[in-house]
Amino acid sequence: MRLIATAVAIACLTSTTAMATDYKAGPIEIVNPWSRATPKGASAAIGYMAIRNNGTAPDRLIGGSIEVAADFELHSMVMENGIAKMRELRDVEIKPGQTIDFKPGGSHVMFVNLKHPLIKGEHVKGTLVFQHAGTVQIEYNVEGIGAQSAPMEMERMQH
Ligand SMILES: [Cu+2]
Repeated sequence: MRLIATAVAIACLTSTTAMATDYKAGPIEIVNPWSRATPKGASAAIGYMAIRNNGTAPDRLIGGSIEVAADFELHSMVMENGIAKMRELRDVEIKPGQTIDFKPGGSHVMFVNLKHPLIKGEHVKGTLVFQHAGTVQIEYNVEGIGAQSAPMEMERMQH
């Protein structure tokens, strides 16, 4: 009986780790970065995650990089006349105790000038750069093409 219980416990641990990956850099915690598979010919992809500041001083996300694209941008989403438009952000402040959610329909990171399409199940390496916490290596899990899809036009970005 004891053996069985141990096996179950290990199985649970492994599946939790596989589902949500967290990264830490000092007081900054990056929770579950993910992206979406892209249709053929798409020039850009989107990345999402949550960023938590467990420290006592504010920090700022100031940039990053991604191995599958030439450029990495921080974007916000605003509604104008019922149309979702993306705006490039210079940086994103994360106050002490605050969690910033980059999620469908809201702020996100953008991989611009994709070198190849993203495929579901793939893991994409990149970095996030913080003013104080520095450069953090992360990996995005690529989900299916319709995963929590947001009403936005991906072909052309409007800045
Ligand atoms: Cu965008």
